[in-house]
Amino acid sequence: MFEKILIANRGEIALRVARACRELGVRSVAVYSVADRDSAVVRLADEAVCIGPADARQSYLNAAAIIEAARKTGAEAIHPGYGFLSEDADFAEICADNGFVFIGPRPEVMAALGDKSKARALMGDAGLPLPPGSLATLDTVAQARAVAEEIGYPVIIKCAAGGGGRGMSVVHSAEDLASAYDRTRVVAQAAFGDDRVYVERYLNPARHVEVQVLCDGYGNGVHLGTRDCSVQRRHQKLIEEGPAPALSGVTLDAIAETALRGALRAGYTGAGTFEFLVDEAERFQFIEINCRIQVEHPVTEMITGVDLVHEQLHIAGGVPLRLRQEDVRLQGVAIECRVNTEDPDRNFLPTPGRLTRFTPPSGPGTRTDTHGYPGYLVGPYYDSLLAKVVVWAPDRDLALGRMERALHEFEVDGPGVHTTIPFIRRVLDDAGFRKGRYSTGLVDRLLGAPDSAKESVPASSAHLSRRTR
Ligand code: MV4
Repeated sequence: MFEKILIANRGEIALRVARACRELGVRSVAVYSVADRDSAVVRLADEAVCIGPADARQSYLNAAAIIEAARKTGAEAIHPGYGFLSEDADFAEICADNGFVFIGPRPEVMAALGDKSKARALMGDAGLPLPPGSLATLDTVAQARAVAEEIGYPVIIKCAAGGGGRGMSVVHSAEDLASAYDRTRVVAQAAFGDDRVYVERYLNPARHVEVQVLCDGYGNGVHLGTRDCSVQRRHQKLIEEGPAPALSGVTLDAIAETALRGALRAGYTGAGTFEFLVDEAERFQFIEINCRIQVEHPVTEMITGVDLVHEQLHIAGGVPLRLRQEDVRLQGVAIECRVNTEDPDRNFLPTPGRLTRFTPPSGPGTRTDTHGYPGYLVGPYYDSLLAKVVVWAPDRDLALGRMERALHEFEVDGPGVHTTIPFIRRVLDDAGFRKGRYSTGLVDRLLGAPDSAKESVPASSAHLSRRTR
């Protein structure tokens, strides 16, 4: 195990990693921007180094400054958290070149899986079911048209370099294809400096179900069950829960085993997430892999009792995985609500400001991961996630009741500061959500967005679940 690691992130995840370090007897180094001088992790970590101005490009995205801080403090490894440099294969390589362990998959694996089209091809070869679509990126609109004709409309054009839904275009008919193709390439070039795109059949309605995996460097791997992440607005998740509700145990096991097979085939190491879309008939298809710890990892921690950040540190430190699949027992239901400092009544506009009151919920089966405290100044520079309220209970109804109780306890106040709690409550109150029958269209329907008619997921037909070879 490492003696000292550097945490290349901020906010609640930086605190989360610092806590894991202390629990394992690992010394921690926080890095912070000028805007985060007064952040909780600066006090909680063993050491803290200022790495630059508020602008993330000059601080949390500044590889040179982070490497310099690691060198200066004698850290052996770098935990990237989520966002920022966490899925940057070049950064992982820079860490290695400078003698630091990057806490995540190997750079080559990150590069291969970070290319969504390559990941799709790789997972197809490994026998994972895929949405029909192109086998590689497309060079011309004629190629895109040929694929679309073959698989049928609607199709979705995705950026190979993208992820998390940025820059995708849904195309409903042939006459819209050329303009969508051109637009997606322009967006991809601007956003990722890489204009390669690929095409898939657009699956709708669908549930967004993901699988947590852990793999070590010795060929051992386990899956830790599923999470449903269908409750999203503009590809920002609002609520996650595990196990994915209203699916048969057979389907859930099949999805999880399929993900683990893909991870082992890819030579994945560390904590990773495999994303799938699941249709009304419980057919599931692989879409992409996230090579990082995710925001919603506490959901899995609460249903398995496994500390995913501890496991990340052990794996990166070369300790063989001690957990066996038969030891992973999924118990009960966990739900996470993200509390952002945004105003749902103003199109989720960020509302930075100073917190005059801040009392996070606690009590039975309740975990709140937050970097907030009374007097904390929420700045305008970074994403507005302030807290994750996570509850566990023996069943879903009890978990929902516990979540409502927890949100009732949460006091957040400050001049001009709003939170997403009122909107979260509306989702929790929704009849479809309460039954566990919801899909990626739920949020748009609640927001009264057009084109959100076909959202609900009909009763399941578990027997149609597609097993893969
Ligand atoms: C899709 C899809 C339907 N069909 N791919 C969004 C995030 C990224 N990880 C992949 N995403 C999707 N990919 C195919 N072939 C639906 C989504 C999707 C989504 C799309 C529109 C609006 C909200 C969404 C929420 C989750 C997933």
